[in-house]
Parts: sequence; C-alpha cells; structure tokens
Amino acid sequence: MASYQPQKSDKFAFGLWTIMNTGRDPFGEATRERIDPLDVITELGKRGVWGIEMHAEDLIPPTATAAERDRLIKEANKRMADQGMACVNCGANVFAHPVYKDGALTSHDPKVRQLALQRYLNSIDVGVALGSKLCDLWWGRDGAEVDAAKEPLEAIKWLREGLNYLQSYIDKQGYTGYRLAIEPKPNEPRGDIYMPTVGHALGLIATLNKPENCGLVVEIAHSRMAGLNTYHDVAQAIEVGKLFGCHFNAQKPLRYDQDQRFGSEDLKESFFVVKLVEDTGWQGARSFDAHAFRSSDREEVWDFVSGCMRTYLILKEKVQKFNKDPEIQAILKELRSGAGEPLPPHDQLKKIAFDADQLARRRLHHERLDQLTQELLLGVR
Ligand code: GLO
Ligand code: MG
Repeated sequence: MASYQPQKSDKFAFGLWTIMNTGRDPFGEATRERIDPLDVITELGKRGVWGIEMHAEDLIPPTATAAERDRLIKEANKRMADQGMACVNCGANVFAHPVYKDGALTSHDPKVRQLALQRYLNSIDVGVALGSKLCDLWWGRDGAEVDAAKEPLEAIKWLREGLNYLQSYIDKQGYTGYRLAIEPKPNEPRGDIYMPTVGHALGLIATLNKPENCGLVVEIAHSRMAGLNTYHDVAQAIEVGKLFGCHFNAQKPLRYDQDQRFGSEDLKESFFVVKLVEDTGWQGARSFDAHAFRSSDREEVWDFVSGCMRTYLILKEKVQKFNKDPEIQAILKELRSGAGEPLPPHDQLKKIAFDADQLARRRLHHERLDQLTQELLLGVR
C-alpha cells in the first residue's frame, strides 16, 4: 500500500496567499488568525511541499523600506533553502487596494495603469531575487459591470500594451528565461473579467510582440466557473506549449469562486487533469490555489494542505492503474485503431466508396469504458 507521502520530487506548490487566507468572506469576519508569510514557507516545506507561489506584496508590504524589502527577500530565500524549496511564480497584487476597483491595467486613469505596471515590474524584480522564472498575471479587477462605462476594444489594447511593456522590461534587464502568463477567469471580483477563458487569452497572446514568452496559468476552478471542461482547457494549453502553470483546486460549476481543496468536487474531472499532466510529462509545479474551508481553524489548514497533496498522489496512482488495466487498454486500443492514419490526397479521397452504415456500426464501448473508469475511481477495481 502506497504511503502517499509527498516528496519534493512531486513538485507540489501552494500560493502563500492560500495559507495566509484567514477565512474572511463578503459576509463574515475571519475564522483563523493571521500567519506570517515566512512561517508559511517553513511550515509548507516541513510537510513535503516543494514550491511557493506568491504576489510580491504577500511577502513585502508596498510601504516597506528598501532595507526591509531586502531583509524579507533574504529571509525568504533562507527559509526556502532550509527546506529545499523554490519560488515558481511571483505576481503582483493589483486588486486589493481600492485604487484598482475599476481596473488596474485597464483603468481609464493613466496614473492607475502606471501604478499597476510599477507593481508588476516590482514583482518581476522580486521574483528574480527569489529565483522565480514566472510572473503570472491574474488581473481580477480588469473587467466591468457597467458596459456603458468602458470600451472592451480599448481595454484589450491596454492589456496588450501592458504585457508588451513588461516583456520589454524583462528583455532590457536581461532576465533571461523569465516568462509572463495570463491566468484567465470569467468573473469575480468583477461582473465580467477581460480574457475570461483559455481560448480568449490564447487569442490575445498571439497578438503580442513576443508571443513565445507569454503563456497561461490554467486554474480548474476558473474553467468550471465558466461552465467549461477543465480537462479540455488544460489540454489546449499543453498542445500549443502554453501551459506555464496550473492551479489545482475544486469548484461547483458556474458559481462564485469557491477555490476548494483539490478533489472536493468532480473527482472524475480531477482524475483526467492529473492523467493529462502525468501522461504528457508536463514538468511544471503541481500548484494548489485552493483555500481551506472558511469553517477551518489554523490547525485544520495543515490538514487541508496534506489532503490536497494526498488526493493528487492517490489520483496519480489511479492513473497508473488506468494505464495498466488490461480491459481498459484493450478497449482503448480498439477504439483508437486508425487514429494515427494520415489523410489521403483530395483526389484520392473523393474516389473512396465509404459505407456510412458500416462505419456507424463500429462499436465504441463508451458504456463499458465509463463504467470501468467509475469503478477504478470508486476503488472496486
Ligand atoms: C484568483 C486567482 C489568484 C491567482 C493569483 C496568481 O481567483 O486564482 O489567486 O492565482 O493572483 O498570482
Ligand atoms: Mg489561481
């Protein structure tokens, strides 16, 4: 029986902000006490977590002096080194301060747009100092409720201008290998957020000055909030080499941003996402952007941390079982026979006498395959 003990080689990561969350919500106050970000690093490291994600402001208050900033960076690096950890993403908090209420990169006010860019530049500098290679842009305030007030055409141009501006900074500083990513989300905290899905974000990336340097962080909850299939979203990002990060969590479709512990909703979809990243050999961190339930106290947060990783490891084991299961594999072999066949030239194809009725009689085995998948997940196979 596997122990499901997380190893550093599993590359599990958590956002500092997820552990720092005190359980406040729009309707009620905190349920757990604050925790220092440096202690979050150490406590995660002790539990087998390999990486952290963060906003620069999670660690360094915007009001910090230069000396304080240097001290915090030095101490964070020490805590990570002590625990054999790495920083996999350092973004910017351009959503908490009221100045961003009507947008950061897409505010009408040029000073607000510049302030947002200044925060992003700072996050890249901090990320470099912490050994990170990614700035994940989650622009939750860049959106609208009142469509009369903001032109989407203009907003899209500002987003492009902002991304190009950050890229030229990376180039100018010589931050080789440092990359940008868009983390799409359909809504919350705005009624609508610009670039709501993977497809929208890929469309914008293709228009950047250096599209090869900008990718995606796909989050399970965000795809499900848009009513989409996360497995398909992650696959599309992988297929074009754009999956720069992945946020594992859980969410009931089409609702407020729930960010629940990994696996707490739709185990089957979670299974297929794990199968996808494992089978394709995707090398990124398995990052949990999930939050302990708002009812949990500080101690239970560590149960939540271990639980997310344990569920991932159990699903990974199920993936191995699925890939080795003789009946499942025999069905897949039959189903997929001919999948790799290339298309004939147009004139040749026109001459083929297809028997549509015979083709329609090909058995697809979906009933059995789905049953076997369910039984495997339910532990009776
Ligand atoms: C919010 C997002 C957010 C991002 C984070 C990345 O819904 O998921 O937590 O992942 O800002 O830096
Ligand atoms: Mg996220």
